[in-house]
Amino acid sequence: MIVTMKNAEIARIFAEIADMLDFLGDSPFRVRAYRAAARYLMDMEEPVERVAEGGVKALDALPYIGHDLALKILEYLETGKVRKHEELKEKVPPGVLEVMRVPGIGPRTAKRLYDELGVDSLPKLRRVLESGEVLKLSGFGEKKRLRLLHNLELVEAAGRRRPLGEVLWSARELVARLERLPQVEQAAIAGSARRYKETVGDIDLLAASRRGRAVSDAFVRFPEVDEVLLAGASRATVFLRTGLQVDLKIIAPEAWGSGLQYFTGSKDHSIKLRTLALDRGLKVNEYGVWKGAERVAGETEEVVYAALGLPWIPPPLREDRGEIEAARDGKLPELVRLEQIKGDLQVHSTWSDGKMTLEELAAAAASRGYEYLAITDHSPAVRVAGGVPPEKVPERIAAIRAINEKNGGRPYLLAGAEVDILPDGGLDYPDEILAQLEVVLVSVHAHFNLSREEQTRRLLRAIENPYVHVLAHPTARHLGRRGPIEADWDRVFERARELGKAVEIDGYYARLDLPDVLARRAGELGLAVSLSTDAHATDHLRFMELAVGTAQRAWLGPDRVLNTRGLKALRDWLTGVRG
Ligand code: DGT
Ligand code: CA
Ligand code: CA
Ligand code: ZN
Repeated sequence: MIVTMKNAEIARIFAEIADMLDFLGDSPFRVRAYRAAARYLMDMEEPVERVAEGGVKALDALPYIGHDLALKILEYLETGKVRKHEELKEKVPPGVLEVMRVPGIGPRTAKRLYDELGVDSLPKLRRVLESGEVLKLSGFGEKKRLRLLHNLELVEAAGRRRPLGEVLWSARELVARLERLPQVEQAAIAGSARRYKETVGDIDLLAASRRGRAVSDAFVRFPEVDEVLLAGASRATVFLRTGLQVDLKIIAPEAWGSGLQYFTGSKDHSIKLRTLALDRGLKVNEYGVWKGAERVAGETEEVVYAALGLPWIPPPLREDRGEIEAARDGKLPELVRLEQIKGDLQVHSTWSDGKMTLEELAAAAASRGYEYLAITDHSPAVRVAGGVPPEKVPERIAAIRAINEKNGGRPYLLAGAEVDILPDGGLDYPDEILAQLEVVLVSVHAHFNLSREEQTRRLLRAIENPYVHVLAHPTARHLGRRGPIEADWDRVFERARELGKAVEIDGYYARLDLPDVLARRAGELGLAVSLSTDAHATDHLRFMELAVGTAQRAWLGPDRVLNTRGLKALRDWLTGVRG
């Protein structure tokens, strides 16, 4: 059994045709024929395009596929469209197909909702469910109303992109569960999550198995699964109880590498790769690299890339941002790795808004094998954060020193602060306080809407303070809540480099700031980059992985990253900045 996108794509089109015909009250026989064909294609072992090489006759010979559907399959393979499907879409209000995606609403129900209550979109569906208007329809009781409302929320939630850090760890649990199934040889995360993209539309999982049906049946019964959208021998799509959509693709073990490559994407990367393959007379798809009918690679990603004359390309680079050209020319960058990180350069303790005491932080850092940890509580201007007033700073520094003495400096806690940048670029602590701190981060927490010019001047003035080391979460964005502030980043980065200062990639899952593209620019301009988690609780320290993933997407190597340095080198750098 081999997963093929074409089988799934055509199956989806046939299923939609069936739904639309059903909605329009077409003959039940015809509806059933499309549905049966869709189901057959989903479960079919062979790529349909392979069968199609034998022409209409070969397709016609498949169970559930008659002459008419065989022609439509060919039409799709040739043009990427099916005219009948396009024509039906003209006749069925576009929102109605979305309404039919809500589990529990089939074409018949959708039709009644449309005819009797005018429901032609998800927002209208929400309205009739919430108002209880839907109870007027026969067969609709309170229980069904609540269930549909719940399912509607799942569909709506799945339509939203989510920060990667919100879903990555639960995706890993699903992978571990898949790996425990006896039929599964290996499993992995693919898609945007594997590329460490800051937000993900859904989670894509891949499993290698010769028994797709059994894997898919087991998968849809996982306790995290709330609703099943589809389950076939080559793929399954579900909603988790969190509303997250998960796509599982099941592929033959010999096609693991090509499947992983294909479903990791990005689409742009894969398209560029395919063009390169064509130049060498090869074809790449999810089940292998092909020279004519002969599979020349497929088992691992390494051999897939090698067959195209390329070294393996790390997933975070796969965005068609020059990585294929770099790979071809032997110029792929060395990327920073999580194991190289020797400490976290922004964490908050109970002295400001953190939940962890200094002792707990030291223990958490030790358990991660860190050499050091920068304790960077807020200054008072960030009122919600209960910042440390200047007169309390010496006491806080003494408390940090006491812990270091107790632990023999392993890990070493750096006495730092995250100091608020005031609207005019002044800082929230006077210089004589800043001078006592070993590491000073500065950052924006208010006045996000200044003009680009004012904001730029504000940031420049802040980093020009001689005691400052790092511009933290420079754009101040909050994923899904607040966009980046505007500034002339090249000017800010260039000045920071002249001053020998660093910018941060804050790995807190809702920030990821600097974002990948800006961080790449900072690296190109020769700036040092500091990776941190902005942790406010012990388990936030794991967000270092997201900071590293973002650094990799920014093409940053270990030399660019401040905290790949050991403690002594880091402290030399910190004093050097002020030198
Ligand atoms: P997302 O989910 O929006 O965060 O982004 P992705 O990259 O995870 O995209 P998704 O979930 O639609 O598809 C997963 C991967 O499958 C994608 O990265 C590449 C592959 N893929 C999906 N559709 C196509 C396609 O039409 N052509 C090609 N070459 N690959 C595709
Ligand atoms: Ca995805
Ligand atoms: Ca997907
Ligand atoms: Zn902050």
